[in-house]
Amino acid sequence: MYKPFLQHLETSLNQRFELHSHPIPEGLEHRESNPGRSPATIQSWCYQCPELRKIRYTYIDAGEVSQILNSVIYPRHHYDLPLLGVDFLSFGKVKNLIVMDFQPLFQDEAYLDKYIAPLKALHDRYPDLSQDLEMKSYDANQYFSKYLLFAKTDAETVKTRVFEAFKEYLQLYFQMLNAAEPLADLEAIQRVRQAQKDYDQYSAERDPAAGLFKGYFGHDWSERFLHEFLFEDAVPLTAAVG
Ligand code: BLA
Repeated sequence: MYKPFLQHLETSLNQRFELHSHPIPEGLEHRESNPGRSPATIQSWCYQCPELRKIRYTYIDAGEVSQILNSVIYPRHHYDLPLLGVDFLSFGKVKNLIVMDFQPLFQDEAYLDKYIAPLKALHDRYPDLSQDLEMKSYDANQYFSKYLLFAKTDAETVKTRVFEAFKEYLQLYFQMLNAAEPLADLEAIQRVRQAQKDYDQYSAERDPAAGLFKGYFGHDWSERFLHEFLFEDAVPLTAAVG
């Protein structure tokens, strides 16, 4: 379902950046579901380059039952650009949930004018993919922009409109990165570092995927995957409290 998306992401990254691998902790790169569970594989890729600190994407293939592509791109701390977030999920080919956004690190007006306003024209061309759905796990006002793509749609639309929108959002993101001025002020860089870390913390605590991972791959593996790979800058809750 999302394999062409994965391929496009890979190709455009390779065309634009000099990618180096960003290590994935032992055992987390690839995994088959536990015996007795429905068959599923999860595979992840992770890179870095001079402009981007962490580029990660994950594909879950559970055949007809579910197909998921999830990705986050984190710029280096001397760029205060939003993160690029992608979460495309299909369950049994009938439920298709699409989320894609330039995920703002800050919500002040100057920041949104600079990094989110340029998304408006593109966003307005995809009203069908911008449904006013309610977020249950996340707060729509934190790390999300008002120009996100957020839709429940059908398989045909995924292949056509969503693929088109995905390519355009990605292209605009890379253009913005290309035009971005690196921060020179240490305090400003430190603020970005903290905001990216807070994003990991927030996401690790709210990610609605935790249950799905546990179902397929077991509790221990899922905890490691969440804290050592997806959101490695989050401090596990038990450690934070204790
Ligand atoms: C929802 N994302 C979900 C759900 C799952 C995942 C299982 C719930 C779907 C449902 O309602 O049935 C899956 N999340 C994953 C997977 C990974 C993950 C597989 O992190 C990792 C491999 N989520 C993101 C990113 C965005 C995002 C980067 O990881 C931003 C674009 C958004 N996911 C997002 C939103 C929802 C969602 C907004 C709806 C949740 C809600 O209603 O609050």
